[in-house]
Amino acid sequence: MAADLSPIDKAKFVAARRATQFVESGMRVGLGTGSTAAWLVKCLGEMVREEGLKITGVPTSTRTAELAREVGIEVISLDEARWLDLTIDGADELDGKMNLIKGGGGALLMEKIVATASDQMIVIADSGKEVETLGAFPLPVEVIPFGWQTTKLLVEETLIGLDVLGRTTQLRMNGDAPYVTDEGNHILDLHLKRIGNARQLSLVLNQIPGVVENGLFIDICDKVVLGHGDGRVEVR
Ligand code: ABF
Repeated sequence: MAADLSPIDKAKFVAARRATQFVESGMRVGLGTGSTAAWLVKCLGEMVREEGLKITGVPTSTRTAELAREVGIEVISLDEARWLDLTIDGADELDGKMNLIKGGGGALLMEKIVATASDQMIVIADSGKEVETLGAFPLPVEVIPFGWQTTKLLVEETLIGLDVLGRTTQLRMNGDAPYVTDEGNHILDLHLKRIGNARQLSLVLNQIPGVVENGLFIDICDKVVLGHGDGRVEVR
C-alpha cells in the first residue's frame, strides 16, 4: 500500500498504521479528516476486508465518509453511535501538552464534536507538526454565514485585547468564493504567529456571536502517534 512514498507521506503512513493497533473489533471509531487520517481509513479498510476486523466508523467529513465506504468500513452517524470508543485524527500543529491546532482541512467542527464524544482521542501526525508554541499555523475559526463580515470585525477586535501576536484575519477562500464547510458555514483563518494562552483564546473566541467553533483542541488529545520520514514511530 505504501511503496515509494515521499518522506513526509511515509511519516504519515507509518503513524496511521501504528495507530490501527489501538483499534479492536466491536469498537465505534471516529474517523478523522486529512491526508494522515486518509491513510488510517485505508489501513482499517484493509484490516476489515482481510483480517475480519469488525468496527463501525463515524466520519468527521463527507470526504472521509466516502473514503470509508469505498474501503469497506461500515459508516454510521454520530447519533447512531451516540458515543465512541476511540477517535483517530490528524492535526496541523501539536505542542508539548498535546494541545492542537486543527481544521486546516475545514472539518474542525465535526472533528471536535466527534473527538469530544470519544473515550479516547489519538492524534496521528508527521513529526513536522510538532511545535514549541501553537500559532504559526493559521487558526481556523468556523462562523455562520449570517453577518460573517461583522463577526470577522468582532474577532479582530477581540484579538487586540489578547496575548496573541500577528492578528491578521482572512476569510478562507475556495477559488473566488468563500470556503463552505460541510455544515454550510465559513472559515476565518487567524494568522497569529504565536498563541500565548490557547485555552483563554479558545474560550473567548467561542463567546463571540456568530462564531461556531475554533480549531484549538485543548485537553482533548489523549495520545500522539508521531511518524518520521525514516519510518520511525513514536507513541506518547
Ligand atoms: C485534520 O487533519 C485537520 O484538522 C487537519 O487540518 C488535518 C491535517 O492534515 P494532514 O493530515 O493532511 O496533514 O484533522
